[in-house]
Amino acid sequence: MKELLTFPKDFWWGSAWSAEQAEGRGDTGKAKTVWEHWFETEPNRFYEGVGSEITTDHFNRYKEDVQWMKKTGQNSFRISISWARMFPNDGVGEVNQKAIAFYRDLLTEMNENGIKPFANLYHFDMPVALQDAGGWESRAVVDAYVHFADTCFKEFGDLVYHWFTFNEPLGPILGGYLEDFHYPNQIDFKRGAQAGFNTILAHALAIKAFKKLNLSSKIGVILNLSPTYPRSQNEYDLEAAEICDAFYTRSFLDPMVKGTFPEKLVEIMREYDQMPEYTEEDLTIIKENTAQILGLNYYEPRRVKARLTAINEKSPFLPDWFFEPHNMPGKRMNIYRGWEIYERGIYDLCIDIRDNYGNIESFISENGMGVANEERFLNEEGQIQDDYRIQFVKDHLAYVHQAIAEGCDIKGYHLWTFIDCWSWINAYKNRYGLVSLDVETGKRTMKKSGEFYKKMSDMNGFEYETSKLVGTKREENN
Ligand code: BGP
Repeated sequence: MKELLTFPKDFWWGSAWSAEQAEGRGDTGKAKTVWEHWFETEPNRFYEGVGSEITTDHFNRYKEDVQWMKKTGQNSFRISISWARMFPNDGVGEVNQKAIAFYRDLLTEMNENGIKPFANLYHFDMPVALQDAGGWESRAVVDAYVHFADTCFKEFGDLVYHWFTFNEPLGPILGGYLEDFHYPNQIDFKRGAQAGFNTILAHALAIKAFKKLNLSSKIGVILNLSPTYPRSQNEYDLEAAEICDAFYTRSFLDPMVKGTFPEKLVEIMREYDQMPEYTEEDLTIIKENTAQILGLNYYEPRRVKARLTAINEKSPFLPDWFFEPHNMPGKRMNIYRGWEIYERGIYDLCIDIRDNYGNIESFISENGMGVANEERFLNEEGQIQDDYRIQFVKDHLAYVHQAIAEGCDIKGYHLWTFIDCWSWINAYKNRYGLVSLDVETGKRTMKKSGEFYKKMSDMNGFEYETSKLVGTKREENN
């Protein structure tokens, strides 16, 4: 039976993107970021050799883009503030007045058009000089970040609705120190652990600085979280899932939200001599300065099993010494991105936050579907008919609706993304937007999903065949 699923009053309908992926270089002056540097040295690592010089050209088109936010029904939107733009002298020194003017104009434009600005302070885009001075492995870089954060609170505090210290802090550790898809392209768990620990400390120190200013907004963090599902209930698979979960989910979630570190993770890292350096004072700072709001980025679940093969002891220490991915037969895939589509995962995640993290105020901060060659779906009027994206959004949101009905404190849903933007090493291969981008001309065109999003936001919900919702209290009660 179809039901009208209505969301709580003032639900945040919106989307997100980041400075490096959307702004383009602009003319304010800007330090070189790790992405620009890596692109200069290894353009072959980027899809079709395309870097982030122009991207969606939001810097020059922000007024038009705010109108597109309205046309797609968004009442809130997450930007990131570029550290490299704010501090063009390699991320330190004098603050850039032109950058302040740009962000103040953008934030004012959003507010005047009824769009609540969510501002994130770090989305993978460190000034390269700071990375080369040690990046997150270095305490001096932590101090520079806290100064940048504090400057942003002071300059933009009157215009920002909610603040976020980091987007997906696990990403640069995985990419930069374990799996070679981010600069500095190292494979070294212990250095990654130090960078990870210092990121957590930077988050806490930024929150500490924020609290001193008594702003009316909240501050939190955006984490990429996936429920970890074991292949079976066999004790070995359960153990594999527990360890995988400790490395990839609890590692940042526990300290950033609860102020403590997962015991299992600490135990393994001690046993394999992978612990970072820290002081007791650091632990106190982390304990006392936790997130006030949590963003959940959900794309796909994690499925794991016990290892079937022996570890090559000559290979460097990595989390997958303890588990293997489980390639579940029959899983549905987004073949363009290579990610599984499993809607119920978003519900399981919300329930986990409700039950194990004090039901902290949360929202879905990213969820979305990147698809290649979307021109295939153009209709005669030149509009992309992305029905797959509309279905993807509804199927996930129906589970979010159910989670809210079961008491989860979920305040909104932000799609990845708004207008097609540059996707790191995938450049423009997969498109995620509600609005399509002509990369050559910068022209924006509404997709069918953009019209759907507006309607959904106007109705504060949508009609849905609720018998599809499996594995929830609703199913038990039927
Ligand atoms: C998230 C990032 C985003 C975005 C998205 C889609 O992990 O926070 O920046 O890029 O993933 O992933 P991709 O661009 O790699 O397809």
